[in-house]
Amino acid sequence: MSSPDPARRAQIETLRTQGYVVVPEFLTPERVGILVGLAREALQARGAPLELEADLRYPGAPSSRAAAGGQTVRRLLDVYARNPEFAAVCTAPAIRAWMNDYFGEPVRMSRAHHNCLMTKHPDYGSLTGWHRDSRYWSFARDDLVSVWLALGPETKDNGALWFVPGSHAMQFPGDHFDAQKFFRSDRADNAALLATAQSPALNAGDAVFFHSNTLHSAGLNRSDAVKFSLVSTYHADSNPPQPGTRSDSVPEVELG
Ligand SMILES: O=C(O)CCC(=O)C(=O)O
Repeated sequence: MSSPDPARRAQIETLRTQGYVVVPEFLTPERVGILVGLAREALQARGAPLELEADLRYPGAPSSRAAAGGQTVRRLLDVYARNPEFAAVCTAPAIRAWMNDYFGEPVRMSRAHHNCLMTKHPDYGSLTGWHRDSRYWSFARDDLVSVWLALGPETKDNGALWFVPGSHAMQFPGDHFDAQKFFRSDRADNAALLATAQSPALNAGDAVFFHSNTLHSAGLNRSDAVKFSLVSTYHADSNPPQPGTRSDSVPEVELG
């Protein structure tokens, strides 16, 4: 395993203490331009597998597929299989090296769920309540890292992410979450913690690396443009998906 370069070491240290770290200019403007073009084409083509806002019914989403805006896409899933450019970005040597240093062993990328192009629409795009991504995952250990690549500016005004620093390392009794595993903001103790949340503004090409136990949320898109983000999740070889679960439903990509 290579020893981390100083910048990567500092980023990994920030992720370990804070639960997330912004890595500016992870993608070049040229690469962002190519990916945005492909993202627009993929959204227009609406190829399966995809997830609609109406299926999740988060706040702001249409109430059904038949309602106005009911066909609004939230996630184009399995982005790895959609286009070699997407595949190259989410398996890039820079990501593999980062994950090798973080996990200290060979790593794999999941193609279930968070291997997607997230689209957040001004109309009918929903907000996402406070949660840990471990709600989506079934692995031997809750120790995964996601990489969120902004393909355009992400701010509080167009639905950027919010994170609670240090929350990845906190323990919460089960009743701090609701039945859908959202962190209950109606509890005073939870609300006090959520008041410490931060929303880092991202520029096109910036990345956020975050732990699967970091509490985060995202707002509505109040701009007039669709927001595109590429999101992928990585884990150590020694932490496989549990057999028979959604996390195990698609072959993984071995990055080494
Ligand atoms: O962009 C959003 O609304 C939320 C994204 C997110 O946190 C998730 O999909 O887990």
